[in-house]
Amino acid sequence: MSNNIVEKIMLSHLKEGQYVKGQEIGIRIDQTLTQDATGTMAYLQFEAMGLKEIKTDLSVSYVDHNTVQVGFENSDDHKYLQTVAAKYGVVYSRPGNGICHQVHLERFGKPGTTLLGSDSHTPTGGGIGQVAIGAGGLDVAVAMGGGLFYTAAPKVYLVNLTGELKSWSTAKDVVLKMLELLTVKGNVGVMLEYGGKGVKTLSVPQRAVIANMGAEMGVTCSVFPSDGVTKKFMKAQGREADWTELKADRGAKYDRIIDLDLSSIEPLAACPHSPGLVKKVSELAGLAVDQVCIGSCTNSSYRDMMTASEILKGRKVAPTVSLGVAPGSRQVLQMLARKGALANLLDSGARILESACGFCIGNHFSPKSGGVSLRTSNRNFEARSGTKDAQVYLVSPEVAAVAAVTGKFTDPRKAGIEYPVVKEPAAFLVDDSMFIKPSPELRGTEVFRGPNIGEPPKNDKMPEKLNGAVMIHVGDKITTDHIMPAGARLKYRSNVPAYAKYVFENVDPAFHQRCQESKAAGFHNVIVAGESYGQGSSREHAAMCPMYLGVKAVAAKSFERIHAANLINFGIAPLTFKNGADYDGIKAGDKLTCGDWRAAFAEGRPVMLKNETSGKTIECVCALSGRQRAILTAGGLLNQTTGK
Ligand code: MIC
Ligand code: SF4
Repeated sequence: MSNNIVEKIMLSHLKEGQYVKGQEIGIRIDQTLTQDATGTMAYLQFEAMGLKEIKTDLSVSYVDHNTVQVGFENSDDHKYLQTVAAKYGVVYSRPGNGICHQVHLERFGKPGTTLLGSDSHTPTGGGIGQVAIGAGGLDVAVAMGGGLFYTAAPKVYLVNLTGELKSWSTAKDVVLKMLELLTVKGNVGVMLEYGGKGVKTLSVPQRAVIANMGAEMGVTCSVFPSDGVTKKFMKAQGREADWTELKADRGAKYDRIIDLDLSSIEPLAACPHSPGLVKKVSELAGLAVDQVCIGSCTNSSYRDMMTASEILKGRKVAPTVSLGVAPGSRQVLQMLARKGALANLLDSGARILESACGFCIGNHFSPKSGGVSLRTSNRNFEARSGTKDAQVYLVSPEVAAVAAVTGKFTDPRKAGIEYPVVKEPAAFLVDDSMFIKPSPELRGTEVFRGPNIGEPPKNDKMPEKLNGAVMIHVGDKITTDHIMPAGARLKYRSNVPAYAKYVFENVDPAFHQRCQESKAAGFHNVIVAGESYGQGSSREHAAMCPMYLGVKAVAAKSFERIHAANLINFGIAPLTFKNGADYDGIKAGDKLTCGDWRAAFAEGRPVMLKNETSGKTIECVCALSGRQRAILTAGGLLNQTTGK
């Protein structure tokens, strides 16, 4: 039997279920990662489930999203994470050590293994041949405790790469091209496998850029083979012993094959406000730029930073532009410093930012009102930068650096700058001193809980009948940034009652108040949405905080994978309209009832909603596995596991 790479990894980790496309299976997780913004809740839930120690081969807790430490809240979170990691046997990566995905790729990623992370860009690990999947914190907590991760056996698309990238065309442009081809919706249940002769022309960090932004297409993960290039990278990281070869068998089958000639790729940009709105940089040439940000988990490797610094060397940042550079890891930053590249960046007028998520999540560096910002990150959703009307474009480090100098969108091929060829180093600078590794002595650590550390919120059991009230009616492609803003609100991630005040803050600031009143009046709150509800981040707060506000159901035309799983984990029913047109027939304020609400889920029947306001009956489907039905009717996974 010939297997593709995805099948090889999935089948070797299969512990429950039949490997039949679309059916739910349980897989063993070898490694987990968390980051601070989702991590505090993940560990609080780990503790609430009564788990005693880590059962994975490796679990790492990174602090990278919010490192600004304004006020006590953020620092309290960090101390909680450090002490809880020590107690349960988790590696702790201190603030300043870098962005989780970049650091994990450098120091821990292992071909052929599974990685589950409480961050939607965990699939970055696919660049080194891991099946690396993003999930909610609760799923990651379960996996840390040795529980299986449940997902549908995927469809696998092969992306057959041929040719080689030309100068000024980059891995970022490859993935933007993929986004143009596959779009940002409709790819739920798909894993991408990259193959073909073009693969060997891409370095591991380049592959990681491509795997990282698969998240924007909504695919579960993207996997590259593990070959000689991977071996070289791992050797340069001093980890050759972790390398294994991984390739598809001859005759392996795929659900779809996409051919992509790397030599046909040209510099591209994703335009406001979606990673899927792709245009050629040449079409945008001339547009004045206010801000440029180079970094994020997508494009912050040694090569990317060196390339940017070579472009900026001996040149000055245009006076109308503010340039921020955030190297992805301390390793990258240390190497830039040793090579003199940091000096070149400083000479050019770049502002050096901490090796952290920072600007990418709108935690600082928000553009001016209406400002044009060119960023090398992966998401340009409305308001994510912290400025609602900012115009954020996603580009390669090359395009970003050139624009920083010219002050406008510039086709880099026509800028009169020689293309800097930066080679992958034969040896990276390895210094693991910012990790705190678990040890028997540390197991006795007392967990620090400052006043910002709340309890994971509890839910009631699912009601028998639905007495629903529609709280909001939103359109297509509602992202988790719309539902649960991050940026300045990040400091409330460990405090659900405080954070819940900001649900839908930028869409409808009165949402929270309305939900509280409706809940107090005895209604079950309902959200109505269009296609691809819950795109983007894995933040389970986008389910947990609505749960706290009494939301019991989201009725939508379709859902994104991670968010749908999070809704179920927090006891909120993800209902899909059988007939999409019913979406138009419901308005905010309508009352929806269902007489056999709990029984319909328990027995796996369609859910018939009666719109008491219009008199219409609406049929919804909620295709769940038996396991998911049990979680939902218990009022969520935490209720189920703690027997509440
Ligand atoms: C993001 O890029 O949106 C984040 C911030 O990394 C999130 C996680 C979070 O909200 O904490 C993600 O991608 O999952
Ligand atoms: Fe951090 Fe941005 Fe990457 Fe999310 S997308 S992990 S916020 S750098």
